[in-house]
Amino acid sequence: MFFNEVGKVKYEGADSENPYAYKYYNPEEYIGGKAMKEHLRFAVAYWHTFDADGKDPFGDGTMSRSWNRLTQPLDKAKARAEAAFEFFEKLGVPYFCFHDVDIVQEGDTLRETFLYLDKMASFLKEMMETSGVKLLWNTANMFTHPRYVHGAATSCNADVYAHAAAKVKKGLEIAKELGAENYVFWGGREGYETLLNTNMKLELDHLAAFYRKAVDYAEEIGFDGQFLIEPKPKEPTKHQYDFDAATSIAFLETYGLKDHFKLNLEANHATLAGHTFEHELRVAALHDVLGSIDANQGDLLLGWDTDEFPTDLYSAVLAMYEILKAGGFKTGGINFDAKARRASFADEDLFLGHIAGMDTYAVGLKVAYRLLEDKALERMIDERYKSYTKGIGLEIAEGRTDLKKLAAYALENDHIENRSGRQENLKATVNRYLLNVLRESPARKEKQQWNM
Ligand code: XUL
Ligand code: CO
Repeated sequence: MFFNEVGKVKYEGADSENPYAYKYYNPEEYIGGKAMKEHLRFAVAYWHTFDADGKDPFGDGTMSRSWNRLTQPLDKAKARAEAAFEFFEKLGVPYFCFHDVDIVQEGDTLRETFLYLDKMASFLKEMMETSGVKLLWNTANMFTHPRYVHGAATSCNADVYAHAAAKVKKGLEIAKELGAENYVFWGGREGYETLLNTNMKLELDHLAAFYRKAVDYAEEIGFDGQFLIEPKPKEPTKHQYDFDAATSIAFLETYGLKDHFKLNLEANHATLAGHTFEHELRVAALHDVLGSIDANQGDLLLGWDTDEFPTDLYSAVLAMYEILKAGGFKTGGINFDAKARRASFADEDLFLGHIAGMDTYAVGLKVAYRLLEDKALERMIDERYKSYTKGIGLEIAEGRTDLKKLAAYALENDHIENRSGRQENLKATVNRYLLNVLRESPARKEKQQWNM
């Protein structure tokens, strides 16, 4: 046991003061014919939760985790996995996600790394079978090791390209073995620092061919999980090729890969790209590539990826609104690509961060569902575009006009009247729904002891 201080986290209702209880996330509660846990499909990110030690560019680690103290790589990896599964079960999350190097450190050679990975994949498989916790996605870390200094699939060095391909091959084999529902590509170093030394066309062609090889190999071994690309505009590179949803979609279309990929959208990546999260979700949904999300939040006063646990209810409402509108998750889910702050270094903070995030998204789900059920925004939107339902508007909508016809119409109708966009009222509507859901949230029946 690694988390002796914390027991099974349960739903206790909105006025519970127990920090180790869900106030809004009630996994079995039905929202529109589907249990909350099935809507939200929460996943824990292995890297932030079990590997990270709180170091930042200015300071050493502050988090000393007992499961990371062993020195022999496989012993350490197994202890970490045991801590992870204890955590998943206590939290009651159905899924987890990892990079290859999260589950076991690299060996001295690629051969040794693969040996470690094979051993750990079997170890995890057993733990997954006993616990029922499933793998939402795995990925290959192709950004931390110095070999990726010039990129992985976009590296100028063909040996690096081959090395990265070997890691993805192994990653797909593990994905198949563990029944991963998705496989993710986040191109942390797939970008450039300066055009002065960069052949952009060659790099993009290589990246596309790399993705294609992954698709082919998945087919060959019978891995039928969904491929996901995770856009991010910058950091660590100055410019990343998978900049945002729109850029990634254009790339997939250009290279004929769109049928094989969807997107894994991350809130803090959206804000780094100068977008809202809901913008990214809407763009992806429009193109039918909304796959999965990395739920976190950035700090708008800082220009980097702070990966905070999502606590902003308003943003969660808008994100869940887009997700529900798009039909909900299919193979995707909500992965917490989020880390406890450097000063929140206690093991228990890992629970508290996840509980905060899960409650936030549970509220988001409830409010978004109601907004959609009541068509609270849709009615206003339909009203706003009403001019396209009759007269010249209908002709435009049905493609029955050309410039000559429109000009003739405009010449006869140049007394134009616009109507208010009513933004403040719409924001107040979202607030009203949010506050109503919070107000109506069931309180716990009786005071319970904290289980800390
Ligand atoms: C980095 C990031 C990654 C990906 C997986 O910003 O989001 O952790 O989610 O490689
Ligand atoms: Co992420």
